[in-house]
Parts: sequence; C-alpha cells; structure tokens
Amino acid sequence: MIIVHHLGISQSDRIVWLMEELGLPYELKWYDRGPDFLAPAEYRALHPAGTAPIIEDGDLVMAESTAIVEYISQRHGEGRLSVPVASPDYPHYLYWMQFNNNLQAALFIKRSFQAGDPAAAQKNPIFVTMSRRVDGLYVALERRLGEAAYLGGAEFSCADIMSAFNLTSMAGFGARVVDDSLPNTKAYLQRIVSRPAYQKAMAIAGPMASKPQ
Ligand SMILES: N[C@@H](CCC(=O)N[C@@H](CS)C(=O)NCC(=O)O)C(=O)O
Repeated sequence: MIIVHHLGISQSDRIVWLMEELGLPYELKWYDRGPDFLAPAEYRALHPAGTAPIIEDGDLVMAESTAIVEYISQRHGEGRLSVPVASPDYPHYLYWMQFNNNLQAALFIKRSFQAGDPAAAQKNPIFVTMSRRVDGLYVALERRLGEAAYLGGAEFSCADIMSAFNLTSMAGFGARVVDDSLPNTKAYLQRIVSRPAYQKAMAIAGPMASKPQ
C-alpha cells in the first residue's frame, strides 16, 4: 500500500486528495513542522530532497509532487486522471502540470528580493522579470479557464490537483487572491472546492487539519 508522508500545512495535501479522487487505499504518516516552520529532521531523512510530499511505494521512495501525481495516476489509477497522449488536450495537460512549480519559483524569488529593500527590488531586473512571469501566468490561467472547464480539458485531471494549492494556500506567499479580477479562475475554484474528494482530503490533511491522535 502507498504510504503518503504528509507534512502539516503543506502541498502534500494534494497527494491525499489524489488518493481520495482515485479511491485508492493509502497509509497516511503525519509530520508536524518544526518551530522554524520547516520540515523536521525525521521528514528530511526520508529523501535527499527533503520536500513534502514524499511517498513510499514498496521499495520506491519518491519526492516531487508533479512526478508523484502522474506516477500514481498511471501506475495505480489506470491513467484515470491523466490526459492521454493522443488527446488534443495533452499539450495543455503537460503545460498545466508545471504551473505549480513555475508559479512558486517566481513567487519565492520575488519574496526573497522583497525581504531586503522593497524599493530596490522594483528596479532589480530579476525581480522585474519574475513579476512579469507571475502576471503572465495569471493571464494564461484566466485564458485557459475561459476555453476549458478544467486545466487539462473538459474533465478534471491531475493538472487541477497540481494547481489548486496555488489558488488557495499560497496567498500568504504572494499569490494572487482569486477574486472578481480573475472571474474564470474564481468560478473554476468553486468547482474544485465543491468536489467531495477535495473536501474529504482537506478534512484529513488540509491546512486546517491536525495530526490524528
Ligand atoms: N516542487 C516541490 C515543492 C515541495 C515543497 O516546497 N514543499 C514544501 C511544503 S509546501 C516543503 O517541503 N517545505 C518544508 C521545508 O522546505 O523544510 C513539490 O511539488 O513537491
């Protein structure tokens, strides 16, 4: 059985969500963050990357959620939440599977500049280009959700599981609040958060959940 190593208040909640969507059995191992809000040593010992999520599947210990989500969907879920290569939506699926890492990289780089001298940051070319990237990603998101109900096409897919965290939990890290300025994204997010598997997963492992006693 797959073991989901879940770090509290983290994007490893998306693996619990994936397992609930696919109706697959899993064992949840919960780790609280340390006082520095980082992963504890016990979590970091699981994999050299030390990042949440991490899963175990037999002898395999795997990090990096984009890879984990596709792996579980294909290897254990008969590809049910992946978009087939032959589909016209396949390139969109591939692109939106990367939204999570693209957006987070730009947001974290921006934040590190802003932590110094915010006025100087505005003139720094790296900050400027990262700001443009973030803005462009939201333009692409709105456009995509104006042409398709879900990021991977007409049907819900792993691309949505990969992206939702950025639209909910990342607001404190510089992500845009999904409001009326992003109407397609706002309607999409409503569809996402009303999914029974999403609600169940968030009750188990979402940002408001706590370690089972
Ligand atoms: N690209 C990675 C990002 C993982 C990541 O940054 N996870 C955060 C939690 S949201 C983490 O491990 N933070 C704890 C730490 O860095 O100590 C993925 O999608 O798996």
